[in-house]
Amino acid sequence: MKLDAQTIAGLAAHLESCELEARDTPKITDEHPQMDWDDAYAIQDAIRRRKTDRGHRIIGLKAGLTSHAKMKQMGVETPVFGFLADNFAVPEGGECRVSELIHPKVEPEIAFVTRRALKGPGCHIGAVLAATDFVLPGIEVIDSRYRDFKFDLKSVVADNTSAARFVVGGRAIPASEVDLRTIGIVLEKNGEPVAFGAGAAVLGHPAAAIAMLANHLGARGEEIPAGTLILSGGITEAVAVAAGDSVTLRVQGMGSVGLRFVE
Ligand code: OOG
Ligand code: MG
Repeated sequence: MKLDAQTIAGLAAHLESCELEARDTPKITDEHPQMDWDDAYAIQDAIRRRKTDRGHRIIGLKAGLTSHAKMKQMGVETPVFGFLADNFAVPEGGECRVSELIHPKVEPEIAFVTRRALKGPGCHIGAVLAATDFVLPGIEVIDSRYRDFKFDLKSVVADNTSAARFVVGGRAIPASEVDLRTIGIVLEKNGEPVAFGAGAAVLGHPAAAIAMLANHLGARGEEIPAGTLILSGGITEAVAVAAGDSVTLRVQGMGSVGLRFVE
């Protein structure tokens, strides 16, 4: 750790107020270039504690930057992990208020729900599939608090990996019923297909993203508990949205899920 406890608390307060007030900020590594990975996750953990202290529940986890399309779009090379709080959830077919966000983008993802806890090190795709209750389509709405979505990996980890809103729905199926590598997805905005892909875009197999998360947590003495919802990461580049847009994700064999963006 390179930052002291007071600086970490201050940066968490700053980033969370940017989130709550829909206000952007330059990336925090500009002022704190010495910040390391442990500092970045410590800032994210402090944001998480601010939320639970105010009575919010953490209802899931997420992996991000798990596809080459996303890594290329953001100019980075390693996956990152974050959390989902209860107020991030949008009901299936529901409304997402853009006035509460800075510059939202949508990502097509496969969501996992675990039946058993997953613990690293050594977690692999097989262990993830064995511990998965079901998989279902999910759309993540990301909203980096950093000006113009310009960040480096440590800054984005501290900012809870741009997590803002998400919706899951469609048809939930056992992971054994599909080949998650070859399932096709189509993301539609206002009825027009805007992005296409297949599950393998996420680290060769979306379950690999869940295994990486379990191994990341294992290194910190933590695990993925049973019954956790996890977003495995955008399959394609993220697509910008504005008030008036409606977005639908169709996943082969898993139906569709959607939401509408309102002022
Ligand atoms: C970071 C979050 C990326 C994903 O699915 O790749 C992410 C960002 O691009 O702002 O959630
Ligand atoms: Mg995502």
